[in-house]
Amino acid sequence: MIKAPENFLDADGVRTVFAEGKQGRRGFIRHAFAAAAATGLAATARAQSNPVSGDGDPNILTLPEHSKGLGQPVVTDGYGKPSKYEANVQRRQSPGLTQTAQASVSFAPLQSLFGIVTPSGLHFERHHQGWWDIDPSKHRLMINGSDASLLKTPKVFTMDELMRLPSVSRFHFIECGANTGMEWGNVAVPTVQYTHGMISCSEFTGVPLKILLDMCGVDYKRARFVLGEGADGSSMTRTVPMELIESGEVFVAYGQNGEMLRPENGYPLRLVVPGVQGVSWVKYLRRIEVGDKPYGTKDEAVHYIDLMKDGLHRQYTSTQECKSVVTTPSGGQVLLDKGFYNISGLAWSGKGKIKRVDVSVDGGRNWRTARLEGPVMSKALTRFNIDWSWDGKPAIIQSRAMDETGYVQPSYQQTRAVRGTRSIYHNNSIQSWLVQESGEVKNVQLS
Ligand SMILES: Nc1nc2c(c(=O)[nH]1)N[C@H]1C(S)=C(S)[C@@H](COP(=O)(O)O)O[C@H]1N2
Ligand SMILES: [Mo]
Repeated sequence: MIKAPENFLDADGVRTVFAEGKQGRRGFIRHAFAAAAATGLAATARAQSNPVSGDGDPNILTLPEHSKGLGQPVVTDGYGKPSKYEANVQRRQSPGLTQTAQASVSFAPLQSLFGIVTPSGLHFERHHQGWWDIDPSKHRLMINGSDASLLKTPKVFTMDELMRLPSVSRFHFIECGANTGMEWGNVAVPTVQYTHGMISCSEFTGVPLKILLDMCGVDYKRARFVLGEGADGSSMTRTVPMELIESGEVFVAYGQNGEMLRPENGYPLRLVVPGVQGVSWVKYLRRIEVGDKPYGTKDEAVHYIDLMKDGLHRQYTSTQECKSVVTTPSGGQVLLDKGFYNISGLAWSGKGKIKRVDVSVDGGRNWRTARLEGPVMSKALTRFNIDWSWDGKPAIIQSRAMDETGYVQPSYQQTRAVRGTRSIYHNNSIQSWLVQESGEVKNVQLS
């Protein structure tokens, strides 16, 4: 049994799960030395987990420095940072995935995160043409109609003007439509950071788009679509159906996790389209046009469309279907001893709230229902946990989520029957992690 589980990170940012016990202790120290060698940390600092140590002699009590001396002064000279021991918890690029770091992705380290909120500095990034730190005093949001009769008064808003308006704060996940896209044909990447790390969840703050459209006098009978446009060089433009805006769910956000958006995530203004794939969450939002038909821009006619089994493409599949993944234990992690483990993971649905998550440790033969951590919020991440006692034999861990519409997350067999194996987007298949006898956890797919 684990008394107090201890964790540390190896050089690739993978958190090793350590079970206390004779064998585990030896394993822990062995790994601590390996990690120390890899990261340059003093090995003894890691190995001495006992807060009051006698340096090997049980009769001598020596207190560590931090229990005797004067600590650091308050941090007033800059933005607070995580512990130096957490330095390996980072966003990472998947080696070889993209040719430039401007048109690229950085993946969130899901294996190292707790709860449902993604720290802003670890939020995944997806840029089509690099990010900018735009001066908010110069930024403008224009709202116009594709034809003058669709809206009475076109308007241009400054950030100050937007921030005077009634605001909402809501927790939502954002998932790139390409998340898990590398895994359609076969196992391609080793860790949950790369299989599922194009998802993050934040509390966003901003102004419902409906309020802005009302101020412009939109003719809702005829104006059934809007186009969102970003101010970066990527010409990022996406059509959003008016029903989503009329429901009050879509908003223009300036806040993320209690502070202004990060530049990587669209500072000073981005579109939040809950439940819809990330590409519609236009960053550096500079213009909203209302129109009477879908725009069919490059990012919806050619990209972000689903290749089907018969070779045809499916357009405008924007809602992210129900999906889940176990984040601990997950690929690249090592269980150092048999015994108790907390299996933990994330579930989400673009259609609403998560209703239930079942977990299997035998490759889908038997399922047990996990505990959902509250509050369970609509179109936000939901954390689930379930107890597990590992007997030291090979085990295949899976999670299967169900949302409030009754939709159940499909297996690879089910998704491939419809989508084939050469697709990119919208892969919400059940993920399998194989725990090997050695304790090493591997990404696998069951046929
Ligand atoms: N202006 C602009 N908006 C954009 C993009 C972009 O490149 N430029 N990328 C889109 C894509 S494909 C995704 S998945 C999300 C990623 O948001 P993030 O970088 O905050 O994670 O932003 C979307 N909005
Ligand atoms: Mo994306």
